Amino acid sequence: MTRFLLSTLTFASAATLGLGMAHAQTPDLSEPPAIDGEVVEDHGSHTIRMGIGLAESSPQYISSQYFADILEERSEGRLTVDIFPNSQLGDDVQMMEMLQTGTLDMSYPSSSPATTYVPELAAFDLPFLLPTREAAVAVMQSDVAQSMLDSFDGTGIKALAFSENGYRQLSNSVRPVETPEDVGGLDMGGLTIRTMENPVHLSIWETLGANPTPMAFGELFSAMEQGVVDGQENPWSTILTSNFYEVQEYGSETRHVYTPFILMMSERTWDSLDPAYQELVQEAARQSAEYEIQLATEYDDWSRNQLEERGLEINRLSDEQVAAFQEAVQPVYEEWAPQIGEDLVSEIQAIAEETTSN
Ligand code: KDG
Repeated sequence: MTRFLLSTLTFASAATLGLGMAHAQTPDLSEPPAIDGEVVEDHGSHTIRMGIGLAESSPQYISSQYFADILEERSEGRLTVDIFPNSQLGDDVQMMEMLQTGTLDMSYPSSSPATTYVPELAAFDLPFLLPTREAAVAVMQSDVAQSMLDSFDGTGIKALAFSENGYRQLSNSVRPVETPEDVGGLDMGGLTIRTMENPVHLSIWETLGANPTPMAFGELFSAMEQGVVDGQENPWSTILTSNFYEVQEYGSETRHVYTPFILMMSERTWDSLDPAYQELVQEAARQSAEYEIQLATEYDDWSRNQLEERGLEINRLSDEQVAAFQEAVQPVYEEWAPQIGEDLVSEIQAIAEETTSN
């Protein structure tokens, strides 16, 4: 039933966007955990509007639907969540501004554009900081991460939970990329790469000799289709579920940055909820974030294989090739770690190392 519903939604979304024939875009997914916990007593009815950037087949949407189901079931239908996918209400930056003014109730941006509110989040943008998913999850569940969420207090945004956007991979329509020189081009000219709106990401691609172009996610498909940019970087699941493979030829498994998502609510909406509802929202956020991480894990390699089947030529880089990228972007660390805070970066590295050595 769940799967049937998902493929129907996938088809509907691709058709609405005019993106061509839809394929079944979900792997064999874990069912969401059973909804338990008590029904929260009646404190009035609320409809919560949530805007997200990604498509209905993405782990982000599917887990947001689970969040909605938890609220609805445990409030006996008094709390409902309407989810608006595909950046239809705006991009990450615009939707965070809407949360501040209270014109939108919830959003689910990447941490990278949220650094304007909490600069420490930029630690996550440092290239090759989190070597494994286990390390990334340990950091996202640590006190360091909780204090980043707490730092949103007073900004107009209530940050509820971290989850996984994932390891970012490069795609482009010009040439296969196996070395940093393939990005910067030397005599070939650097690739024009769309980035998120984040200074560390700009610095990564400038350092590699590319022409980085920050742009809203919702504009990216047509920018690539029209050749405004040569490429972009996102997890395989996003390259698949947003149909980027239709306008890109080459992929490279660079894993250069692990990006978290942050599930957030407008502080105005939060303040309008009874404390019992607030507790339910916080609990549902944590549960759905955990489910999102599980889905994202299930999607990752599966999406890469699907992309290959659909004609994207993917270079699975060797450890040595990845190390060459890591070395090439070392100046990004030197420039940014002191600004982000050496202690914070070391603390994150220590959590990552502990997880990796266990
Ligand atoms: O909902 C999240 C998306 O809007 C966005 O964060 C996806 O990683 C992303 C990007 O590249 O903009």
